[in-house]
Amino acid sequence: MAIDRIELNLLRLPYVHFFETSFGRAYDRTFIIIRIFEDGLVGYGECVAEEKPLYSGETTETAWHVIKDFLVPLVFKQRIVEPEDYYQAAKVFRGNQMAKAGLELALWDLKAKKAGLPLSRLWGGIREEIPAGVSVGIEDSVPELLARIENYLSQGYERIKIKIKPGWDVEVCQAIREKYPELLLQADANGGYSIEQADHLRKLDTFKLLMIEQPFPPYDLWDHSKLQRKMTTPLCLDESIISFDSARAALEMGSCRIVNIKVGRVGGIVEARRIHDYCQSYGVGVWCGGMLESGLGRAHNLHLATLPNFKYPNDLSASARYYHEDLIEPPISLSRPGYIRVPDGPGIGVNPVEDRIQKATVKKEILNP
Ligand code: OSB
Ligand code: MG
Repeated sequence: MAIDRIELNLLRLPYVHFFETSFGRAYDRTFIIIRIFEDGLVGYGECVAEEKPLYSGETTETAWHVIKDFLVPLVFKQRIVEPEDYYQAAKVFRGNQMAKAGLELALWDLKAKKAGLPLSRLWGGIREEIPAGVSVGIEDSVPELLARIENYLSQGYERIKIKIKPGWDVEVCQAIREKYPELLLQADANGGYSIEQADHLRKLDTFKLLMIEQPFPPYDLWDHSKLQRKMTTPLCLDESIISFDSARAALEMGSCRIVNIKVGRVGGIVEARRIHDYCQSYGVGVWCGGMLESGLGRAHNLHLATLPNFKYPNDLSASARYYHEDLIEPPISLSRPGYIRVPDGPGIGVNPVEDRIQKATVKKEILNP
């Protein structure tokens, strides 16, 4: 069989509540949906590049350009249908992991739908439910943050991740710990600190955090290893892990003790699984990070999080935590406190709602072989 056509849609969806990190505050999400049509089936992929190059160097516009002008032509020219073949072929292009991953995910969904199997089965998953956590942004005040946390706990979430930055860290952890001494709590700095602040960061060791995510910018594997040697709290790397080789360097250097896996950041599922397996052989547990995906991208993440070395609660929350109207029906929800059931239908196993996709679309393109 050969691919009939590939469609790209650029969408914008408003958040239920603004999301603030050390990069700033955002009120909505812009992202690309990739659809591959073959013989009556449709494979869905979501590209997690954001509007601005803050979290990574890619943007929705650079990803659109790379997918449309390089990756899709490569797939058509070489008549690629298998995601593993695509992974090999796409290596001729450097970087642009989020663009590459979006298309690979669509090929995976298509492959699983052709086989009539859920993605988790294709990828070697071992779980029917995955531990769900919630990532809580920076608020205007500590009482407002505590109220948000209270609300998420009442909905059944059992692990909370807060965003920290200089000036919003020690006092915030202190306040949360006073109210919730036993809560599973972790903090994510999105690279907002530098090694000069190591002594300040060490103060966080008193709060029994599960981990501290990405204190320094992406390229600082060496400084992370110096900080990890000074701290008892495990460091977890997110932005720094952009490939199998960067994961290997991080573990060999001792830059972290936990790895956050995001398919988009590492360039696809093939690379994500290589990292997963390597971390497992190294005795380092991983968990699935999120990029505030729509239900389509989050469904892919649910399947990924069923692999055996996903040992910590994931940044995977219900649709209602992110969007008023998610792009899928039924929406993703907690199946019981702390857990989300992984869809068991073929492929991603969730049903896209076409008129919601069209309503949120700001630009589209149909690409033919
Ligand atoms: O650092 O994990 C991050 C969202 C966008 C960009 C970076 C990050 C995040 C999150 C959200 O923390 C996690 C989620 O999707 O629930
Ligand atoms: Mg992070």
